Amino acid sequence: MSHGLSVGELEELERLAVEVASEAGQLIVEQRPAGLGVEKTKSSATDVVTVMDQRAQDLIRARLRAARPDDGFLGEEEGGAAATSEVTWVVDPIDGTVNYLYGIPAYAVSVAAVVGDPTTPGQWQPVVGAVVDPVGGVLFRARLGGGAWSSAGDRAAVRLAVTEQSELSQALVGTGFGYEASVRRWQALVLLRVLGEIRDIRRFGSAALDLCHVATGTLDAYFERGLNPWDLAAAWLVVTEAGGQVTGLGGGAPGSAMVVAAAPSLLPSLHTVLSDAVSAADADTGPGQP
Ligand code: LIP
Repeated sequence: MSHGLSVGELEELERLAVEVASEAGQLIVEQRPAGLGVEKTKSSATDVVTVMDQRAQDLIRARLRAARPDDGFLGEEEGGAAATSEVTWVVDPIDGTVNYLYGIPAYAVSVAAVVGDPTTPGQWQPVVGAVVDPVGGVLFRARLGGGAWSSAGDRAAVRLAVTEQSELSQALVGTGFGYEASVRRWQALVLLRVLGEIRDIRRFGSAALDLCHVATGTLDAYFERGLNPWDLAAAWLVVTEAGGQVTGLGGGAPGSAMVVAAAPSLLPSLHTVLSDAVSAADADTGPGQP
């Protein structure tokens, strides 16, 4: 997707994404209330929001609005804004909220600047992305054309590259499950058919971290149905700038129907196995499948 942003502007957007994601990461770790509870639920009784999800998003939004008032904002929690500039910020203040609630150290702050319409699959593209793993102390970042990098503390940044794995049967694959029981049952049917074709599965509980694991080669591939733009916006670019590809089923645009990420050498065989598994699961669950 074409855009009119200069390299200098992209560098400025990346610096801002890193700054606000890092600050929000600090907030959710240092100010996590003892006895953190569920503030409210969304799509189901297990789709929870904590007070820190909203606080972190409000902080990020205030910083971005102060720095770039004309940009749009699309966040997982309440409060969005249309863009009058070319840029929309797509933000997940805590990706892996259930892990955060349970104190499982696998959650992230995800901040991306995108061009196009992030609410329509195929009509948008991230141009900068920052994913902060605040417990691990790791920052993953990428700028369109600038490569993908990870850094921890004051150690030098490392340039990221996806694995060269081309054998699906040897591939370690990440996935995830939705908040609705019918979706999880459908996802289990898909997994039933995929599991025998791969090395093994990993379920970390944060799509942003799962995708960054593909970019670092910690995972060979990842797939999930039911993701929102804020779950994948930043990490999508981290994967593609690390030499990987992020698509929908069968190679289309990534979206809620399916997100698939892997090294180019692995993607065709993964697409084939996934498409067969999805057709079989759709047949099993019948019309109106989730
Ligand atoms: C989560 C995703 C994860 C998925 C969960 C949930 P959230 O996002 O990162 O991959 O399996 O169901 O959607 O709700 O923690 O931002």
